[in-house]
Amino acid sequence: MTDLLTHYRVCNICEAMCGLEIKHNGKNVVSIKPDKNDPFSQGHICPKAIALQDVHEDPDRLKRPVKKTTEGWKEISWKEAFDEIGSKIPDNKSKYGNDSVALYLGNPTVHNYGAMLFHDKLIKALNSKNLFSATSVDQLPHHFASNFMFGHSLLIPVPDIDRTDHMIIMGANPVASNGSMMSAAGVDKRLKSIQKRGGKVIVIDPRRTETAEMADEHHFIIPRTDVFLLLALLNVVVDKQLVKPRKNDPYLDGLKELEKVVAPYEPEKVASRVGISASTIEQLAVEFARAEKAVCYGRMGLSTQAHGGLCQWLINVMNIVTGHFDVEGGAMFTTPAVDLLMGKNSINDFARWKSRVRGLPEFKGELPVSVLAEEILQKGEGQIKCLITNAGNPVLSTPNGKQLDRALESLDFMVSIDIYINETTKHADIILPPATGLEVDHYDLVFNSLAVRNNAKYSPAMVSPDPDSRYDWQIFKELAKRISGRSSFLDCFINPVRLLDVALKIGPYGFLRNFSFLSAGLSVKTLMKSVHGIDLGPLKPQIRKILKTTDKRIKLAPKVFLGRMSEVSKEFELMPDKQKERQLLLIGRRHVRSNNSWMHNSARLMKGKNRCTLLMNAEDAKNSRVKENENVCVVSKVGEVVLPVEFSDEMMPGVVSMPHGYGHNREGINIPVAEAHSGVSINDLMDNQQVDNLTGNAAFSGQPVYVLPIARKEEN
Ligand SMILES: Nc1nc2c(c(=O)[nH]1)N[C@H]1C(S)=C(S)[C@@H](COP(=O)(O)OP(=O)(O)OC[C@H]3O[C@@H](n4cnc5c(=O)[nH]c(N)nc54)[C@H](O)[C@@H]3O)O[C@H]1N2
Ligand SMILES: Nc1nc2c(c(=O)[nH]1)N[C@H]1C(S)=C(S)[C@@H](COP(=O)(O)OP(=O)(O)OC[C@H]3O[C@@H](n4cnc5c(=O)[nH]c(N)nc54)[C@H](O)[C@@H]3O)O[C@H]1N2
Ligand code: SF4
Ligand SMILES: [Mo]
Repeated sequence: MTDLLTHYRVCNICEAMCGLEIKHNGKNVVSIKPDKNDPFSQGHICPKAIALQDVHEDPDRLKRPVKKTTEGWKEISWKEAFDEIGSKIPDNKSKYGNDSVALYLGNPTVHNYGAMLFHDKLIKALNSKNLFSATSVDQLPHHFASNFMFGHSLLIPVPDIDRTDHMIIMGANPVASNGSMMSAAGVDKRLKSIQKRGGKVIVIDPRRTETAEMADEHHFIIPRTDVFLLLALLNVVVDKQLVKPRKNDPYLDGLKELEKVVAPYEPEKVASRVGISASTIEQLAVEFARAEKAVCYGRMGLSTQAHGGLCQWLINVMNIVTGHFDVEGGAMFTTPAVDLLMGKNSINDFARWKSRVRGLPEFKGELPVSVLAEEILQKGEGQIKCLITNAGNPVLSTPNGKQLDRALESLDFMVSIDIYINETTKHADIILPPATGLEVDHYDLVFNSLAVRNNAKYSPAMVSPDPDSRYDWQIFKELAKRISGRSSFLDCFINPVRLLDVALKIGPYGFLRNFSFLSAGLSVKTLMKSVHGIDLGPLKPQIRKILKTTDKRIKLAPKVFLGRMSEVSKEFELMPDKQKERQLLLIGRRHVRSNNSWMHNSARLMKGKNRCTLLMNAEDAKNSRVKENENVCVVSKVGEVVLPVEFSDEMMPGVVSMPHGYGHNREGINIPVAEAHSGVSINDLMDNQQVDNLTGNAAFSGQPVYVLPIARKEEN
């Protein structure tokens, strides 16, 4: 035991940035514990941290490039892999045009600073309009709202959870997810602190989640109706003359237009539409507006519905007009050590091109991933023939997975950069596995800019990867070179840690911009000396300095949002028919021991009972004539799945829930550990035609399904 080494690092699995203390013998991990001295996470970790060890040691993890052959997967050298890709992709581009090659970037890309700093090279080399990422099944509406209101898609307000006294949480379950677009290791403790200081936590969610369970108030809401609730809350704020933008006043445009927009949505009219009484709506609005320090926060459940873009806009508006914006305890902006706002951004990077088949607009160079399958399947000029995926599993993570499954099978050529053969990468001709996890140094470029407290920490690699492995960024660089046929002599000198060092030095705490902070200012060297990380203080009011709109004013009512209000009002007038017989609304859920689709090979995380179940209210179960714990068939417009049902009064009547990221029972998938838990994919039920028409984000929250007992299904 005496020769054990101690390694400190930040866990990069989710957004919470927990500090870890890892004991190891130079190669093998002996224990993973919380780093109690990490000033940001203060000793918090969740059960998923052990997955860093499990993935590191997983014999199923790929270590060498593999190629699909008639005899199955065969290991090949990096040179063979790059040679083949370097010939097939340029050939395809010259035969069918640049847009025939598409790229999909999955979630772990943003948790990897090397990948973040180098993916642009590959994007430039491809020069294709068909760029996709997990953003459009996730947080796209946040970027969209920030772009048009504050002038930059990365200028995203974060709830000042540690100083607020009143927090409304809509469509988020941070106690299970550990927070999103709000990096806050140990959210549950931070929420309890609000309560301890006499404050209030309110959750609005169709399921009584782990977060709702600990909240002071929980209100069920009919899925997909949050836009009406937000309009009604604002209606009350305006009607009761509670608008008080305080010091933001001089920078606000559009208050009058906004007042007009919310006028028709009186609580009495909205109540039955959302399933929350008029008096509760009124109380929610008045208490929020009158609270000294309050913040409204909305996440996945709001972003992934038909009006996700409008929801995120209205949440910002709600915080701004009640004076809970850019002030302590409200929605605030970070001052991260690497300033992401320095990069090029144009508010007009929207709808410069549209997807070929459905005509959905690009945003910041990306098309909505809901169109990927049709762009592959529909013949014609501009059809996607080749695909590169990085760190993603869109067959399980994007709507209508079965259709994408078929589409990927029809590609001329596919390359995946991934550490596993999964439901998506199994379609690739070549898989390139990068070094990962404990073999990689780490700095949170993205999540420090979304953290509830300014903070910086650099984690060196714990162990060196095999000499014959490549990092993600090296793979991007090599692919870019092979595809474009060009490379610069500078390429030999640049690597992630050098770029990070420069970014820190020219950042807000670097010596170039802040002579007095630390003697030498922040750099990789100073960070390496502070193994537990450096606290850079609480969030500071600063909107005046950082607003990126050309006239330095906040746009409360941009035309792009107002233009959609007629659609909303038409929908509102058309009160829904009495819910069609036995039709239920399906929503997703996350579990603290699982992360999207890729933790299911960890025996330690998967132990216990099957979590891929349908949660259903007992009353609905009775109406659907299904029995507790039996397998039921869930049928939607695009597919059907069979899974066990669990009765639960957590569920709002009329709403059912299942987790996403499962469905490993597809052919060719090898997840020996979790065989019993392979589950089924929620996205085999989700219709990819349902998107937020404004942003193109997938609108899977609350799609309609029927739940049938298997016996009855067979009769039909
Ligand atoms: N343990 C764990 N942690 C994770 C992840 C994981 O898979 N597992 N994934 C990570 C990722 S990539 C992300 S983006 C974050 C996401 O973090 P969160 O946004 O906190 O995640 P969810 O648990 O999906 O929360 C969405 C909530 O919205 C509710 N909901 C669904 N439809 C509606 C609706 O129409 N209206 C309202 N008001 N609510 C609705 C759901 O019941 C659910 O409670 O979590 C991250 N952290
Ligand atoms: N119905 C429904 N669908 C959803 C959601 C939902 O709540 N409901 N949530 C959505 C959200 S928020 C997200 S973020 C997406 C996630 O969707 P995706 O990003 O498409 O998929 P993940 O399941 O995160 O898969 C990540 C992949 O990255 C690989 N990987 C891990 N580490 C590395 C690495 O270091 N390098 C490389 N190259 N690969 C690595 C893993 O092996 C895995 O294959 O799913 C979305 N889909
Ligand atoms: S909450 Fe868990 S998965 Fe997320 S960073 Fe912390 S330890 Fe890692
Ligand atoms: Mo996500």
